[in-house]
Amino acid sequence: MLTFHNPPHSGHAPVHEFFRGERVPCFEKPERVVYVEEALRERGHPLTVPDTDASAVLAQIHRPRYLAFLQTAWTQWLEVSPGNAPLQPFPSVWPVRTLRSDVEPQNFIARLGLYSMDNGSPLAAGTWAAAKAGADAAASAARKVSAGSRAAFCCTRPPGHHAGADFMGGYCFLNNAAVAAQTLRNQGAHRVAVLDVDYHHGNGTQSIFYDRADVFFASIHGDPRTEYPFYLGHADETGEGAGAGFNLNLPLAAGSSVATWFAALDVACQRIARYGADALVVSLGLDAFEGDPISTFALSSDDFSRLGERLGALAMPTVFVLEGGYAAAELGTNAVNVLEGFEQH
Ligand code: SP5
Ligand code: ZN
Repeated sequence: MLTFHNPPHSGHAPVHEFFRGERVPCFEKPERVVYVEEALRERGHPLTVPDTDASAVLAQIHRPRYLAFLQTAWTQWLEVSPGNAPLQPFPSVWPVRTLRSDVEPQNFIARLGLYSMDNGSPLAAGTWAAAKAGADAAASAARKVSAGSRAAFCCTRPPGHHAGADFMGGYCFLNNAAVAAQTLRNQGAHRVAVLDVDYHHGNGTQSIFYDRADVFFASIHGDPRTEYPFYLGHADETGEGAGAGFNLNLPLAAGSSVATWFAALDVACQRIARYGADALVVSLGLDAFEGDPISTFALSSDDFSRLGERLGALAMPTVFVLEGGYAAAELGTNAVNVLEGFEQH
């Protein structure tokens, strides 16, 4: 499969995140993509360098003040103190209900809180360059598919589906799947479906397209009553305004079986087929894997081949975008299994 990769991804290499009050090594680490690239090469799928600047489409997806903040966030952190270079900034205060988010504070940590949904998305020196090149890769893949390729894979990190129009979260900074969907629209697709199979609900993608009828969003994920991102992803979220009826959440109880997961996949695929999209974007999180360290579903590596086959049966031009998945050494096998399963159709 045609694959776009993200050469500067490794510049985004924060060291730790927080878990239950302790600093723990980041789950979202550069080796993840190194394993996927290795499997792609071994199994005969060449890697292509992105050839599209996603700046214009990023401005359609994200708010200008958020993009301006993110682009210079690391420089701003060093301006707080040059001694900050080896340290990771974390937000410590957030504008929740009754607080104002329209006025940008002058304090850097307060601005970081304004533009974050959690304290789980650490910044590093190369975060902007990595996130921007990932968006470029997503736009490149979407352009190829618009130009007639049956499918393309955007092999990138950091992931994107938790990032909303004006916030980062869940290891995500720029919403690559939204960039792909919007690029497909810009290139002439009338309707685009996004299917998110990451273990975690794609709250950012949902919110970006929630009031739009031209992009249908469907997601299979751990029930947010117990699973991250907790505050979005329930079954009663069906879209609003012009987007009413164009959002489908299929939350599954933590620990759900493989059979339950594939039954939900079938429901999502039937809805996508009925929607009549011209193109499909798959937010390809691989954390539904049985060996994932932070998730509770049970898909095996062979099940990822079945997932690819089911998606291939939709017979739609398709852009795959890598999202989460933290069993790093198995990511290559699982990702390429999906892509090759898809290509069998
Ligand atoms: C893109 C993506 O998959 N983002 C996921 C963000 C999850 N952030 C919260 C991580 C919580 C880790 N919980 C560890 C449980 C270990 N038993
Ligand atoms: Zn995830």
